Amino acid sequence: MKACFMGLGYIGLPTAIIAAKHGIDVIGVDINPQVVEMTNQGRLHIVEPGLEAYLQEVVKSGKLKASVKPEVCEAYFMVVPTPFKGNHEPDVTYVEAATRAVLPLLKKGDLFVIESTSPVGTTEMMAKLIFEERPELENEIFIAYCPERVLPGNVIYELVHNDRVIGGINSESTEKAIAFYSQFVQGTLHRTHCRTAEMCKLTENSSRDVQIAFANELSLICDKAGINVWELIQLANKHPRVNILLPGCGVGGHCIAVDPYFITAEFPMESQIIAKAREINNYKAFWCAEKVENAMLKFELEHQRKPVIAMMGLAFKPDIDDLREAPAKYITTKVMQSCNNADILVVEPNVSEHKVFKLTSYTEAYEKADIVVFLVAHKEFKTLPYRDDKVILDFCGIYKK
Ligand code: SAJ
Repeated sequence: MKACFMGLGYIGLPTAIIAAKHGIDVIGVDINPQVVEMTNQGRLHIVEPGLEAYLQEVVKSGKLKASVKPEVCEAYFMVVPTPFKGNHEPDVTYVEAATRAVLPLLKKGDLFVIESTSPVGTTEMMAKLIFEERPELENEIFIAYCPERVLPGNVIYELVHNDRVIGGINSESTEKAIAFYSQFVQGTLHRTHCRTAEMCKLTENSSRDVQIAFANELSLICDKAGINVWELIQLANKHPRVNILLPGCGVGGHCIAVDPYFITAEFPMESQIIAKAREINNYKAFWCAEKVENAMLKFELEHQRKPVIAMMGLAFKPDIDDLREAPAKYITTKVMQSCNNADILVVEPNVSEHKVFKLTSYTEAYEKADIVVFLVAHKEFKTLPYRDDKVILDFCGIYKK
């Protein structure tokens, strides 16, 4: 069995590596020659604990080879990004380009799978495209959608152990895809239709977005009501059927803050809660920035000097070095723009340097700052003792009491 993975990013590369480790001959394709070169040298271009050793092993054994061009295989996987356009409309041009790239190589009996998060109907749209260009393949190849669910940082384990939802354009396609994934997935493989599988992925991330929005909304209410939101949530969660997530400075990353738009763009009338959750989570970052600006003005009035402000954290969630679409980065930028004369210390313990922000160590920043703004609940910050001689804006629950 030879498989081709189109896209060697945060999901495509780990999946290609795990498939190769399970004995499948894999060709990993990326349009970026640097990614291809690094992969062939056994060097990881993404951050994922433990994965580089696996990469080196499969490159050495010859099971994984990277290239800028696909080759003839028996199975093809589209694992490319699906961003959104300016108006929050999903952009499937990468999926289409990857499909077009493998189109001339497809032959009778092949499996074609889309893993990229996609709006409902994308798999059928790509099937139509394939059969329009290659009518002789109709009913002769197998086409399915199989989204990933892995959590960055725990990818090696989750790729193998998570359950997966697999939806073909017909039941033969579903079975063919199940047979492929069962070579390396130990979780249960659930059969469905491709439209349901597409919607399932969007539903999972929208559900989390809505739940986080609920927590963020509570944090705004509690701020006005003079109630500690962390204590409140902890107490409410003592109810056997209540499980509220945690508020923060907004929702970041490339999944939860993006995927709900794939539903709202297509079903604007029906997706009221999903749309509102996106609004609330986006607003939360804006609200945090305003809180910092107000604290700064208050300090200036009281002390007749500009404060030193420590912005604690830039990553999109705790204990990772991934700054993609991070609300903390947005808040820090906004605060820096609005208080040009204040001394702002930027802290991110998981990153050694940054091309825009000059980074300060968390201990030094905490010591020097008049106003400390906790944006991300990194484990290092939780070791800092509470100081009541400082103004502390804790947006992520470092000091829950
Ligand atoms: N967040 C909160 N409060 C919480 C939990 C998270 O504010 O209680 C924030 C985080 O700080 C972060 C954002 O939400 O800014 C997203 O973080 P996350 O840990 O919820 O999710 P991701 O984006 O790292 O990964 C998600 C996962 N999806 C679900 O949990 C439903 C993962 O399983 C998916 O594979 C991934 O999206 C994806 O690729 O779609």
